[in-house]
Amino acid sequence: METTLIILKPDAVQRGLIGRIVSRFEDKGLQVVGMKLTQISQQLAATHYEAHKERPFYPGLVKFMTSSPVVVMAIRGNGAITIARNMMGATFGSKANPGTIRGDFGVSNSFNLIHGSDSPEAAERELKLFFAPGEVLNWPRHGDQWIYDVSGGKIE
Ligand code: IDP
Ligand code: MG
Repeated sequence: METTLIILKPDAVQRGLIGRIVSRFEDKGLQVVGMKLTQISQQLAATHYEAHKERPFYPGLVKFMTSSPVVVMAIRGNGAITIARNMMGATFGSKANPGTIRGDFGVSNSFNLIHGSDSPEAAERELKLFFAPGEVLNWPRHGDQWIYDVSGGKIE
């Protein structure tokens, strides 16, 4: 099982889309194992996006991400990182396919509603940035036996 970091960005929260976006992950069968409303500090935004420090959009990105509350989530499932990225859609709302979160809810290329870790290494690093030990809960989910086929001894 993989766990990935999802951030519902300030535009998603301000536009009242928290519930509809969270529902998509629940509907898919992914498990919410951590979730909180928080406002990202300047320093946390800088650390989280340090790979983009030299990019022209970086100052605007940090300003946007710290401008208003976000919802941070830890989401778990078999292949959760790639599944969540596919559900998010392409980076730019103008290019994201219909059926994806960015494709269905936005048109902007910078206010793009959602962040998701893009690799296992990124997920591990980002989860530690946003969740203290004990804030990600390993809870057995009633009904998991109907989400995954485990009859053959592995998760299918
Ligand atoms: P991702 O969020 O799809 O992984 P990245 O390329 O990692 O996309 O970029 C991180 C974030 O920076 C994007 O989600 C978006 O908010 C912002 N961003 C990326 N490229 C641009 C741009 O060309 N203009 C404005 N903002 C951008
Ligand atoms: Mg990225």
